[in-house]
Amino acid sequence: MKKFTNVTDIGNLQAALKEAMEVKKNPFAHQHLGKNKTIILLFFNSSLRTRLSSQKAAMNLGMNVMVLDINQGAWKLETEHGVVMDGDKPEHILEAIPVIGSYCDMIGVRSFAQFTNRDEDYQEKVIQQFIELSGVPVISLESSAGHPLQAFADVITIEEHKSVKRPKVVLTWAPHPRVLPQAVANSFSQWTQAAGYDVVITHPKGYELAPEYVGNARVEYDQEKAFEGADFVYAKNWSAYHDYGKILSEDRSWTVDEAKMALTNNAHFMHCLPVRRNMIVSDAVIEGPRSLVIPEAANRVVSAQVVMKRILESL
Ligand code: AN0
Ligand code: CP
Repeated sequence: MKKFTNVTDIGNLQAALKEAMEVKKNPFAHQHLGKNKTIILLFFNSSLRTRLSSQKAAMNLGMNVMVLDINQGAWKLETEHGVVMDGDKPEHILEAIPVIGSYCDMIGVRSFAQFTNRDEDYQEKVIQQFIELSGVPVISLESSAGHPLQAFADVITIEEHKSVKRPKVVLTWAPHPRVLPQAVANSFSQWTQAAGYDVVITHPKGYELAPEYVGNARVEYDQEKAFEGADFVYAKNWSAYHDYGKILSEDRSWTVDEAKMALTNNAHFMHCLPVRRNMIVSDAVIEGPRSLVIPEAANRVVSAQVVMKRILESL
């Protein structure tokens, strides 16, 4: 594997899921692969799970790990080409990327949507430049349009907890006070469809995701109808794609609570975290017996480790 930014990079998903279960059972079996190999994890945005689970995955594989927070200790990086650099950014990404690449064998990058230009965000300009200029394999730690390591961990979690071959999986929008990217929702839709599940997306009108990420999922604007018979409910807020980056609704009636979960087929509750309680989900649901948020976060080590292992095998 030479890069991991998209569901297509994983190849056969069933094979990857099988490998994930093996890695989980025996996490230190491939320590030799990472000997004298270095990964740099670069964060343009905050993180708890991605930062720690990626470090843990790399350490399980015997790698050396370096973590850098751009904007906190490193020079602020200019990402636009052709600008006169007389502002607050002393270094250009065009030099920074090959320099970083010269210190390591692979790079993980987190760079969220900027929300100034939808086309640029969806072209994933920052991570594409890392792929083109670093000279080493690149892993997305959440880019402007996708969060594939999260979606891979989500599918691993569903596989571990499903009781029918093709579960009904409902991705539901929920209210949030800030502008959030579509990345998690995009990747969840893509990966759960690749896994062959019955995928339903529910949200207020205006929150339609980009068509290429909706794919063949069914869109249902009535949240209660969508929840009927669900085996998994995956809550997430995102801002509008079409009216790009706008908050169109803060309707609290979309918060996932026990009354809504009662409409489901005793569904498991999932969220990628961090989550705002009693905005996205009630305390009772997230603390309840069907909540998978902690095992889901734990599986972030597994998804990252499968990806890093495959990259190490291809070096
Ligand atoms: C981010 C998002 O919604 O994409 C990261 C989630 C993993 N969430 C926030 O910024 C709160
Ligand atoms: N789910 C997730 O990616 O969490 P962090 O933003 O804390 O890394």
